[in-house]
Amino acid sequence: MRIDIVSIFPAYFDALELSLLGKARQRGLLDVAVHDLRDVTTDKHRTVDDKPAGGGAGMVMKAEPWGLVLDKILSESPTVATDAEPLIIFPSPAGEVFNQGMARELAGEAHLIFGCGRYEGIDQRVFDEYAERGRVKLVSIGDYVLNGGEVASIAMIEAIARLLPGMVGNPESLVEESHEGESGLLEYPSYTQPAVWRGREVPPVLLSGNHKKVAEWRHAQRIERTRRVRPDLLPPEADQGSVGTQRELQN
Ligand code: JDK
Repeated sequence: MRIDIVSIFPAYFDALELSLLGKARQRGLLDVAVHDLRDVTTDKHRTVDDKPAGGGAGMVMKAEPWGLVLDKILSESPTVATDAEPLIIFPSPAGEVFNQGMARELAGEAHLIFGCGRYEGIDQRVFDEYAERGRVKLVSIGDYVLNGGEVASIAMIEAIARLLPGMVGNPESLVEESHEGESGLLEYPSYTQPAVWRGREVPPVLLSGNHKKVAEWRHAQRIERTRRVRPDLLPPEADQGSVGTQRELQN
């Protein structure tokens, strides 16, 4: 997968060198390039923002630099020879909410472009232009307001990169995770050594060696935890007996 990122704060993406992401890149599964939006400006102050049309607080990102940088990235897309088309993602509080299902879909793409806005956002005509010419998605990572798209992009890229084929050290953990994902339940609590820490025991069932009992206990923990913390993930009251066959709720 190829990922291009456009930002006025490219240093945010130094974090992508670390750990899992660094591993994906080392293994050749992921090719990431970060572009400074100001590099396409030609005025002395490298201006990327201006006052909002119609008035109001703050500043809006100008369309011109976005057009220049996106045209360049699209013209150099590795997908030009293939049937795949690049997908431009603009993080936005007004976008569709990102989740594990979306991460899985995006992990199947050949070329993702993340356009990170700042200030009060980007001139609407940029979205309109590229939506008409290709594929554009506005995506929110949750119902709170960040100062720009950088942190949202890092969160999405991390969620996507760990799903790339060939990425996981222990293939069992992703198999297990996909079962869990499809159940629509929260995860069970995990423990490790020592068996007692500050007087707190590892639940004895986990040390019993009885795999069936362990699986039943973990399932019960997941249902209890989901009911307590995220009842919205559970089916309607009358249907709660069907939780064992619940599917694709996380979408
Ligand atoms: C991208 C800029 C900051 C955006 C409100 C402004 C007129 C009111 C500040 N999930 C999530 N949260 N936040 C983002 C995100 C924020 C961003 C950008 C993503 C680019 N900001 C910002 C919007 C407002 N809005 C225009 C109406 C304030 C993603």
